[in-house]
Formats: sequence, structure tokens, C-alpha cells
Amino acid sequence: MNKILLIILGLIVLGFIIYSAVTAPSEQVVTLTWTATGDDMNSGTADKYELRYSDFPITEMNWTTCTKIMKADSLEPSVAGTQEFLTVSLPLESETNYYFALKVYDEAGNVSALSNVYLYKSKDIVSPAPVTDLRSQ
Ligand SMILES: [Ca+2]
Repeated sequence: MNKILLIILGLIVLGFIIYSAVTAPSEQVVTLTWTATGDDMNSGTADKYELRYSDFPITEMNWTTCTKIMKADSLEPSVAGTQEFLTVSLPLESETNYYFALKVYDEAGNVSALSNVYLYKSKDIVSPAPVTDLRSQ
């Protein structure tokens, strides 16, 4: 009975190791920062942020088609003038353009215009192919 239990535990651990090895490199982490605006223009404290990203430049027109970063919803805006930070996870793609933009809401539901659009270019993570024909002449 104990042997079976050990085998099951072993399989669970092995499964977890394989799962971690497969899933760990699928994301990259980027820390975004910006200066908080306020409830009324640049004074007071806003109610929430809406942060989106896309692989194409973000405009007011295509804003709703861009991918919403849910983590930003739980970020409590700080008082106007404070530096905000948010670490976000992105799909791990080599040398890809990620455009970010955000909008600010107040308690009454008033929304700011689109922020500046920030372009983050992910790193080159693809190695050269190994040489396969090394030989003497
Ligand atoms: Ca307001």
C-alpha cells in the first residue's frame, strides 16, 4: 500500500516538474511605470486604470480591440503626481512590438483620453542554429 502511495506521489512530483519546465518560459515580465493623474485632471486621486496592449499601434479608434491587462483593474490609483508601477506578463515572443496605453477613470465614470502609446520591443530570444557540418577540408 505504501509503495503505491509513493509511486503516486512520485508521478505527481514528476508531472509538476514537467509542467513547470513547459510553462515557465512561455511568459516574459515587463514593469511599466507612469505618473498618476487625478480625479479632476491632475489633482485628487483617480478611481481606476484601464491598461491595454497590442501588437499594433493603439489609437482611440482601436482601443477596445486591444488586449486588456486585468491586473491593472486591481491597481488602486495613487494621488496625482505619484509614480505608479505595474509588472505585467506578456506572451514570450522574440523581437515583437508590444504597444501599451492606458486610460484613467474617476469615481463618476469619467474617462481620460488615451495616454501616450509606449512601444516595448521584446528581446531577441532565438539563438543561432548550431553548425552541423564542421569538418576538415
Ligand atoms: Ca472627476
